[in-house]
Amino acid sequence: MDYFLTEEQEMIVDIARQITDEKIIPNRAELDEKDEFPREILEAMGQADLFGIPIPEEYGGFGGGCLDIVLALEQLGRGCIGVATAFAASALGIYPIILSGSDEMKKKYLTPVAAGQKFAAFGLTEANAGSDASGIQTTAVLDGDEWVLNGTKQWITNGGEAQIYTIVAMTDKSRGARGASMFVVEDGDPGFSCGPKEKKMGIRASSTTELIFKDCRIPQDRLIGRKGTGFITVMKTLDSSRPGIAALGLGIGQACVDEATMYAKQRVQFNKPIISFQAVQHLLADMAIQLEASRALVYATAKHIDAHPKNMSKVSSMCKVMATDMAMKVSVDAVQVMGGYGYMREYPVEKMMRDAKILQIYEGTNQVQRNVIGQELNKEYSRK
Ligand code: COS
Repeated sequence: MDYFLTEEQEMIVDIARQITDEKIIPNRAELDEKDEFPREILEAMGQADLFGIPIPEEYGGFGGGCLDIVLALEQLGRGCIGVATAFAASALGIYPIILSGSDEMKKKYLTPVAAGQKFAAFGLTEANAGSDASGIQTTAVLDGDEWVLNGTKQWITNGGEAQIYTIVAMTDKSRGARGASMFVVEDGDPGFSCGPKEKKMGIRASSTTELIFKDCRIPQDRLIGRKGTGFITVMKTLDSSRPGIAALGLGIGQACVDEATMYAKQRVQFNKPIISFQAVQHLLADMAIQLEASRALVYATAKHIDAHPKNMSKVSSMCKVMATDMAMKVSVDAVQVMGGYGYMREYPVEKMMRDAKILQIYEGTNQVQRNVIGQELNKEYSRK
């Protein structure tokens, strides 16, 4: 379908497609097998200016919108969700600075990310704070002109690999969500370390670790925005980033339709390619319908967000749910079309199925997204 992309958007698609086809697809099986972080591929993305897409032009970025980042992530996700997650998590890590950081902070941290020299990570989740994001226990206490951080973040993408970490800590536990603040922590800050890499079902090219703060001291000016505004910045960050996760779902969906259709054309049973059997055709047709319907919603949502950046929670959650549930379903069906071959590591769809699962879980489970949508509907209909 033609979505009437601008010339600049077509250019983003072309660059991301080229990196995907030339660098990600040939290496994805090995990266997955070895749990290997794709540093060289990320460097290539940096050289191609992809990290600069969401960064304003005055800080060396492309000044792109939601649709621009969606288009890039869809292509990268078509290749490997592990690699694409490392890229997406860096964008997630800088959103709090873009949304709430001072001009000086933006200059210091966004410029090297735009130049592809450094990348970022986002630290919210803890052992006892997952869906209940306001339940975090990490603390930040001002001591002289330094903040002292204590606590442990869990399952942080790009942990141990990023140089810039935006993290949430309680500056006033008695105030609940309004007592949370966000900070920048740098690799090498005293008292900051990362745990060993977690072993995961999928997205194994990406690194996932704990972030450990033991009397970690950082300068006072590492506070992002005002004290006590951390939870709101987190929520706005996740609103901004969730269409990107939806885009990864589109990438998997497209890859699965491609793989399953090509296989069905080649695989001969009962003297015919299996694509000539209606049972297989209907499976493929349903995969293609769900993919295109999701793409239409994700692109429309991204355009809506670019036009109305203050009104995005509901639509952002809607597209995340639809495209990631689609990715899970379509990847299971791709394995089914390919039968025993689909189940084997020799073919890429078993990895796509393993990778798809995380999309329904991270950056807010699809159950939390439905809560957000339900609460927004409740508010909207109370106003009518
Ligand atoms: N944008 C701006 N402000 C928001 C907001 C949003 N999208 N969502 C909530 N807020 C504000 C509320 O207006 C409220 O402010 P006031 O105290 O001024 O009224 C404050 O934040 C607290 O909101 P609420 O009471 O709704 O928060 P809850 O603790 O009930 O949490 C959910 C709501 C479940 C939606 C939230 O915890 C969440 O998104 N959880 C999932 C977290 C997640 O995605 N984790 C994945 C790991 S991060 S990669």
